[in-house]
Amino acid sequence: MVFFWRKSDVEKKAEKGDKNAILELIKQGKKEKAERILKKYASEREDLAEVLFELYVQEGRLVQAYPYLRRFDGKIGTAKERAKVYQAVGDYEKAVGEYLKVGDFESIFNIAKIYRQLGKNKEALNYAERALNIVPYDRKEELENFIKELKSELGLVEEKKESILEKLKRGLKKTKEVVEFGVLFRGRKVNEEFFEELEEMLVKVDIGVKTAVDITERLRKEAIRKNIREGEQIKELLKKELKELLKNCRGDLNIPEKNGAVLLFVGVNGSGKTTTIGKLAYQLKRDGKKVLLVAADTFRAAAIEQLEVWAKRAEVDLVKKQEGTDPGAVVYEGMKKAQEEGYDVVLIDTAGRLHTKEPLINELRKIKKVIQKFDSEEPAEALLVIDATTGQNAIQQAKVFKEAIDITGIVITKLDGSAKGGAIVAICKELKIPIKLIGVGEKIDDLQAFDVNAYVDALLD
Ligand SMILES: Nc1nc2c(ncn2[C@@H]2O[C@H](COP(=O)(O)OP(=O)(O)O)[C@@H](O)[C@H]2O)c(=O)[nH]1
Ligand SMILES: [Mg+2]
Repeated sequence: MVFFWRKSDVEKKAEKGDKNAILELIKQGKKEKAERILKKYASEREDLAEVLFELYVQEGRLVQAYPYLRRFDGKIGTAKERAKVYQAVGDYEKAVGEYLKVGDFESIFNIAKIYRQLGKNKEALNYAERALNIVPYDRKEELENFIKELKSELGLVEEKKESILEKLKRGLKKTKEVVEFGVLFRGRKVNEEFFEELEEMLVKVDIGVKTAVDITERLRKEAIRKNIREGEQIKELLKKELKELLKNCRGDLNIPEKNGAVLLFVGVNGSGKTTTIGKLAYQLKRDGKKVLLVAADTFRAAAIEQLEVWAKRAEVDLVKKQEGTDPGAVVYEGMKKAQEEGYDVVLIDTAGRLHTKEPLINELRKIKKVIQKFDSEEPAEALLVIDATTGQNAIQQAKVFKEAIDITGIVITKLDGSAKGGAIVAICKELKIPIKLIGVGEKIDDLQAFDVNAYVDALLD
C-alpha cells in the first residue's frame, strides 16, 4: 500500500498511534521520532511493539528489543530475530529453541557457538557436525576449524587409525632393517648371485635353513621355466610360496558362546603372557564380553601386580591371591566366581619357569584338572605364548609345554622387536599348531589375529 501524506498529517497521525503513519515516518528516516512515539504505545499494543522490536533489531540494538519480546511472551518478530535477541541477553535456552525453529546453517552453527560458550563442548560438537551437512561452500573452512578446535579440546583429536597391514609393517620393521628384501627385489637382475642373496636373507629372518634352501631352489627352477629376469617378479613368486606354506598355519581363536569359556595362557617367563592377556581382555571387553582375569602366576608379587595393572587398563575384573599361593587354588576361585557371576570369558595367567621342568608340568596339569572340575569341556584354548625374538629356539620350549598340556594355539609376541620375523614359518612347519594371535608392540591394541596374506606382504614389500 502506498500512502501520500502531507508531512504534518503523518506526524499527527503517528502521534495518535497510527501504525501506517509510524511506518511512513521510519521510511522517511525519522527513526528517532518514530521510536519516541512507539515507546509510548509499545507496552500496550502488540502491533506497535512489533514495529519497535524490528526497528531495534535492524539497528542492532538487541538488548533494547528484549523487554518487548518478554512483554509479549516471545510472540513478536521472526524466529531468527527472537533468537538473536535472546542470545544477546544471555537467555541461551530460549535462543537455542528459536534457532532450532529456523534450522538453517547459520542458526545451527550459532547453537554450536552458544554451547561452546557455555563450556558444553560435546553438545557444541553435535550441532557443529549437524551444520556440516548444510554448510555453504564459503563457510566450510570456518566450520571445519571450529570442529577441529572442539575435538582437540575434547581430547578427541583423531589419531589416524593404523590399518592391520601398516601396523604389521611397523611390527616387522626390525626384521626388515636387518634384511632388506625391498632392495633385493627392486630393479635387480635375476641371476645366480641374486638367488644366493635371497637364500641368505631367508635364513637370516629365521624361516629355517632347510625351508630357505627348498624355497630358493623352487624359485630358481621357476625363473628358468618362465624366463623371469626381474626381481619384482620373483618377489611375487616368493609371496605365493610363503602364503602356500603358511596357509594351514593360522587359526581363529575359539571362544565358545557360553558362560565361563576358559583361555589358558602358558609359556616361558618373559614370553609375553601377561601382556597378551591384557591386550586380549581389552578387545573382548570392547566386543561386549564380561571378562575375568585370573592371576595364577603366583611365584612373584610383581607378576600379580602386573596383571592387576592390565585389568585396570582393560577395565575388567581380576581374581588374585597372595604371592606363593597354590596356583590351583587361585584358578579354583576364579572358576567359581566366573560361574556364580556369569562371566563370558576367563583368561588365566600362569607361571613359566622352565628350569623347574617337572614342577611346571605338574602345575599346569593341576590347573587343567581344576578347570575341568567346573567344566569338562574347558579350557577352550590352551595358548602357548612364544617370543619371536627367540626365533627357532622357541620350538624346543614348545615341546616341554606340549608334554604337560594339549596346546590348541600359538601366540607369537614381540614381532616388532625381532629381526626374526620369519620364525613364524619355522614354528608353524615344525609344531603344526595354528598361530592364533600375534603381538606387534607393547600398547593395548598391538595384538591382532594372524593374517597370512597381510603378514607375507608386510614382510616382503
Ligand atoms: N615390543 C613388544 N614387547 C612385548 C610384546 N608382548 C610383550 N612384550 C613385553 O615383553 C615383556 C614380558 O612380557 P610379560 O607379559 O610380562 O611376559 P610373561 O612373563 O610371559 O607374562 C614385557 O616388557 C612386555 O611389555 C610385544 O608384542 N611387543
Ligand atoms: Mg607374566
